[in-house]
Amino acid sequence: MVCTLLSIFSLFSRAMAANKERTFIMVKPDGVQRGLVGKIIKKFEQKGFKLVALKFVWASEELLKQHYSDLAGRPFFPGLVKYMSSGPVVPMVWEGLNVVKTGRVLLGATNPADSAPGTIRGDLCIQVGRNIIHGSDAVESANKEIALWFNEKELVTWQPATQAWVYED
Ligand code: DAT
Ligand code: MG
Repeated sequence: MVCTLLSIFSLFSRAMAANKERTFIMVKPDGVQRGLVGKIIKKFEQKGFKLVALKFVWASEELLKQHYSDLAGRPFFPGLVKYMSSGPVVPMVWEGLNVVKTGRVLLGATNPADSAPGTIRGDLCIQVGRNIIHGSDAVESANKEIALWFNEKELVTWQPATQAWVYED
């Protein structure tokens, strides 16, 4: 009996932990300038993910160089940093089951020419250098990016009223 209760509890807490995966999503300067912030947020809200943090900032070149440090050796890196620092952006943290992987699906392929219709990039942009949105590619990079853009106090703890209707447990 105790064993059964313990295993139910362990399954329950594993499911709860899985539902708490987080990703870093950011509307890029072209997304902001083109008035697409609301539309992009809506995609994540309607999917059922939980918003944990959001702000509106004009990021420094230094921060963006850190954000894209993995790409520092690529020929497009200087242009990427210039583009990303050319106007304000909307960094966000979203939470939910498999949100990193599913977030990437919602975004579509890096090059909008290859992004499926129905995805954010597939529907709303044309060129790789103006692909309107960033999304973390793994849980590890998500955690790094969240820590780079937000401090602990900015990550809001709250319980959406819809959760019991989005998840079965
Ligand atoms: P993603 O943003 O899909 O994670 P990435 O991390 O490989 O893609 O690259 C980061 C950004 O750099 C990407 O959103 C747009 C830009 N970029 C990537 N490849 C590029 C290329 N070949 N030419 C110009 N910009 C590129
Ligand atoms: Mg990337």
